[in-house]
Amino acid sequence: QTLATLGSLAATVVASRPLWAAASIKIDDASALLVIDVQNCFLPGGSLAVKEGDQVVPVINKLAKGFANVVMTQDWHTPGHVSFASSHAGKKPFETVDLAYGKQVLWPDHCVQGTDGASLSKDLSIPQAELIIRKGYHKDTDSYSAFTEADGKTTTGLAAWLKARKLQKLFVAGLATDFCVAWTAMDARKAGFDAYVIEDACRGIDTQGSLAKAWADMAKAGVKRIQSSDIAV
Ligand code: VGL
Ligand code: ZN
Repeated sequence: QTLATLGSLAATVVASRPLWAAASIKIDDASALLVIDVQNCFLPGGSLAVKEGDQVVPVINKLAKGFANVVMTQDWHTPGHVSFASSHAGKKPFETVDLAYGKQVLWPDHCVQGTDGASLSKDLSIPQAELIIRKGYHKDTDSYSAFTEADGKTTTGLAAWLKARKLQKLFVAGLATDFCVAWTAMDARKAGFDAYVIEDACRGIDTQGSLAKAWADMAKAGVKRIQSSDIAV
C-alpha cells in the first residue's frame, strides 16, 4: 500500500516538469494556436474589461512566432443580443436568466458587430494568422465556444476547417479563461482534438467561482493546463 502510494507520487513528480528540465511540448505541423477574443471590449477600458487582459498580448505575440498555423476569434454580437443584461427588463450584468438552451450569464453590452470595441487589439502582432472565426452573431444564441454555439448544436465550422487542414494539436490562449477559452478548449476535446490551455497567455473574468470551476471542468475533459515556458521554441 505504502509502496503503491510512493509509486504514484513518484509518477506525479516525474510527469510534471522539474524547474531544471527543458521545455518539453513541441509545436509541429499538426499544431495550431487559437487566439481567443483579444478584443478591445475585453481589455482595460473596455465595456467587459478582463482584469489584466492586456497582459496576454505580449505573451501571445511571442508565442505566435513559433506557430505556422494561427486562428483568431472575435466575439461578434448583434445589437440587443440575448447575452446582454440590457436586453432583459430588470436584469443587471453578471446576473443570469434561463433560456431555452440553459442558463445564460448576462453581460454588459460588448463586442457589437462593427464597433471599435469588437475590433481585435491593435497591439496583436500575428500577421500569419490564417482564419478569423466570428461567433455569437445569432441574436438569440450566445457562443462562448469557437466551435459550437450555446444551443449545443449550431456549429461555426471550425472543427471541419481544422480537420481539413490536418491540425490536431490545439493551443488555446486569450480571453477569458473561464468563458470563451474554457468552452473552446472543452469543445475541442469533444470534437476529438488535443487541447492545451496556456495559462499565462490567458486571463479570467472570475464571476461567482467561474474560474476555479472552469479549470476543474477542463481537467475533467482532458484539457491540458500548461505555461508558455512549457513550449519548446
Ligand atoms: C466572453 C463573456 C461574454 C469571452 C465573451 O470572450 O470570454 N465572455 N462574451
Ligand atoms: Zn460575448
